Order: sequence, then structure tokens, then C-alpha cells
Amino acid sequence: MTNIVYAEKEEVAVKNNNKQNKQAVGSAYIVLPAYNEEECLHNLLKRIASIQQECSISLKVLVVDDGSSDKTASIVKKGVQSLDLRLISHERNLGLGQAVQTGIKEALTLASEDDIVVIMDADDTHDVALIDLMRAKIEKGVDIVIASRFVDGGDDSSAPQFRRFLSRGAKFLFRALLPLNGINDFTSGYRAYNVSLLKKASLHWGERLVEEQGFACMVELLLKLRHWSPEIDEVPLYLRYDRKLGMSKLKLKRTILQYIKLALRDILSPAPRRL
Ligand SMILES: Nc1nc2c(ncn2[C@@H]2O[C@H](COP(=O)(O)OP(=O)(O)O)[C@@H](O)[C@H]2O)c(=O)[nH]1
Ligand SMILES: [Mg+2]
Repeated sequence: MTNIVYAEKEEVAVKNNNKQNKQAVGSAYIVLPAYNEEECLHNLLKRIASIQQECSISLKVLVVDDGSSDKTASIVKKGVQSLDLRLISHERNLGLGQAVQTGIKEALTLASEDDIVVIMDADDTHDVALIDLMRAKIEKGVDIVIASRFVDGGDDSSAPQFRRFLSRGAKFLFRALLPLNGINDFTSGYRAYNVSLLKKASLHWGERLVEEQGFACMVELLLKLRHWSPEIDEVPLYLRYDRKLGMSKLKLKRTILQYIKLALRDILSPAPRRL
């Protein structure tokens, strides 16, 4: 069961007055999958609120609280400044994949074709200033923008060794096995998507758009979206793991197995858009 609660604060949308360009993005729906993120979520929401004025688009935040047992939900209900903030609650913990699926589904019911969906971690390790850079790329025709640790200017040196090892391993695995040329960071949890691409994929895959329960869901989404031949680009992500106050929720062994399974399944069943 999924409940949606609106934050107490009234919406104060930042209007986009520059609509002459047909491809101008209207709003960014920022999906934050959150599981026990009381320590960092408030800081992240404040950061998003603080960039509203300089952003040329309206920012709308959807927090998917995945059965947290801490104050994650009450932080969202309380609201932050003038931020347009909604809480979507899973009654119990269903995993990152299901939270991403719920967030995308909700964003797509609210968004228009000229909007973007941004998915990012709720642990305040991702730089909110990238949202506007991603928006600019999507306005130029890019369909998916990945905040990448592995391009010039990207950095993940503040992350624990095992996390760095895993994301590099995934990069080599998926670059070697899968035809997604030019992508360096397959597992980043921070990306922006063109809404029309997500709508096409969602229409096709329905509830099966995201089937992986764990962290492999980010790769799964990329693999499924590639059947629409999207233009994919990356912007450098300087990961601020030093701002993370809680522990990583990633389970190393389980995630490695999920990546291998995902790669094998994709290679063995290459038919495009299979159902
Ligand atoms: N909804 C949901 N989100 C989760 C779950 N596990 C992790 N997350 C969220 O997924 C994001 C990534 O997890 P995080 O601990 O930041 O991983 P790391 O930064 O890659 O080490 C964060 O926003 C978490 O709150 C889960 O079981 N359900
Ligand atoms: Mg994180």
C-alpha cells in the first residue's frame, strides 16, 4: 500500500518565464528514495530549497519513504521553507527498486512531456547544483543525464574503499558486456531523465519497469531504457560521502550477485523490449 501526504507548506513554484524555446524544461520532479534518512534528509531538502530561486525551472520533490522506522516521514510532513514537497509512504520496507518504481510512477502522473525526472540519493551526498546542468543538457536533446564519478571533474575519494571497488567493477563489467557506448558510470544513483522517454518505457513495461529490489535497479533501468535508443550524457559528480551521517545501505555481496545476474540475463535474452 502506498499513501501520499502533502507537506504542510504551500507550493511556491518558481515560474519559468522563458518558454519561447519549445524544448524548454518546465519542472524537475526530484524523486528521493529514502530509508531511515532522518540524519541527512533535512539538510538535502534545505539545499534543494536554497537553489530554487537561481534555478530556471520549478522544483518539485517527491520523497518515497520506504517503511522507515525513524523520523524520515515527519521531516517531510513538516516541510522545508517554500519547497514543493510530497511524501509517498510504503507501509513496509520494499527495497530501493520498489521505491524508485513508486517515485517514477508518481512523477509521471504529475509531469508533462516537457518536464524532467531527477532521481538522487536522500543521504545528502549529491550536489544539487547539477540539477540545472542536467536540465540544460536535456533541453539540448539529451534523454538521460548521468551524474558520473568517472569523468573529468568527478570524484568519489570520500567513499569507502568497498563502494569504490564495487562501482568500478560494475563499470568494467557493463562496459565490456553491454552495448551502451560512452557511459562510464552505470551505477550512479543520481540521474535526470526526459519525461517522454520514461513515459514510453513505463507504458511498455508497466509495473515491471523496475524489477530489481536492490541497488542493481539503477543499472536495470538504464538497460531497459536503452531499447528506445536514448541519447545519454554524463556530468561530473563530486561525491560528498563525507556529508553522509548514517551507514551505507548497500549490501556488497548481494549487489555483486545482482549485477552479474542482470548482465547475464541481458546477454542471454537480447530481444529488444521483451516482456
Ligand atoms: N526506499 C528505499 N531506499 C533505500 C533503501 N535502501 C537504501 N535506500 C536509499 O537509496 C539511496 C542509496 O543508499 P545509500 O545508503 O545512500 O547508498 P550509498 O550512498 O550508495 O552507499 C539512499 O537515498 C537510501 O535512503 C531501501 O530499502 N528502500
Ligand atoms: Mg548515497
